[in-house]
Amino acid sequence: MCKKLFAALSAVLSIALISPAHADDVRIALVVKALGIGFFEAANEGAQEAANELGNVEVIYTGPTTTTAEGQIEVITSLIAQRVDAIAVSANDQDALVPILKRAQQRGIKVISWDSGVAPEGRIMHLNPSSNELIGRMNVQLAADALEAKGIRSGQMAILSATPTSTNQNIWIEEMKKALPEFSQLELVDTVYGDDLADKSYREAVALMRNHPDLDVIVAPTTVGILAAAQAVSDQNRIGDVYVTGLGLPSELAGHVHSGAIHNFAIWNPIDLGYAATMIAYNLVEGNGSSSRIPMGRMGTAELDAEGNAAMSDPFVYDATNVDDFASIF
Ligand code: RAM
Repeated sequence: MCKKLFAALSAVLSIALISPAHADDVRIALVVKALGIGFFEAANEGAQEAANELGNVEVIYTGPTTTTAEGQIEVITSLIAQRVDAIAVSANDQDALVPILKRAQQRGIKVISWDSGVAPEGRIMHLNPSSNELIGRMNVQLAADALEAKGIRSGQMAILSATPTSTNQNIWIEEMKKALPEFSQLELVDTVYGDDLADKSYREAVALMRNHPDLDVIVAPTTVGILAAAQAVSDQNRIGDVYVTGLGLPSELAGHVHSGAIHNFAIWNPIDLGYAATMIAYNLVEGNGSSSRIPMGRMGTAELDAEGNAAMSDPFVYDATNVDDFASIF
């Protein structure tokens, strides 16, 4: 009897040892604004890197097909049914996701937001890529750089954003508006929304050029928007006349930097961001860290402020001198 039990136990143990038992894995869902966006695919690369480093983690990369809160609610409902251990979400709406994320937390799921935040009631903490103030100011500085590249002392800028409910872009636009008075050479003439859809962003960029014949710079604090706007400027034969800048990926923009549609642009490392978010989610599941400090593996420690916000690292500026060095990475 005892022998049999021992045999059974050792069989179970050896299975557990040979195949890292999936049932015991920590399952972390990385929920993005929408599938098919290069920025999030790079973040997923970092998330998978974290999973490999930790060994007992499975990352489920998921999101809706378009950038809507409704789509994310559906995805999160299914993740709750799958009993994942943690959800790390880049939110399409900071308030609309709160009820479903509260339900997830009641079921014992650790919830964090990253990139684009959820209101504090819906999550344990939020990981910003960088200081919001810095990102806002940097976007205005990039617009000023474009005026210089154009060789003019003052000019008009317009903002092409993602969705009107996107937490991160809305905060950055607010910060841009706070910084603008220090840049008297820039006049903000319009703010439009391409919803992080390539075709809508393209149409909005074309409309901006039509509605503002004297427009000098389009600032798009979204990787989808900046790429679509650069393409629109190029297709409309406005290179050198209307500059595009904002936040984008070297891999998607190198060609537009070399064509002259973009003088310079910025971004933080999206691979590091996905890695850091996954490390935080894992450590919350494991009960590591404290309410104000959570380890992020090779990215150091997330230091949380009173509202549970942390920032990863500074953005970096790319131009014709360095864009090719990074284009193969993200
Ligand atoms: C898009 C998304 C994302 C944002 C980047 C800069 O990929 O809107 O949330 O952080 O741009």
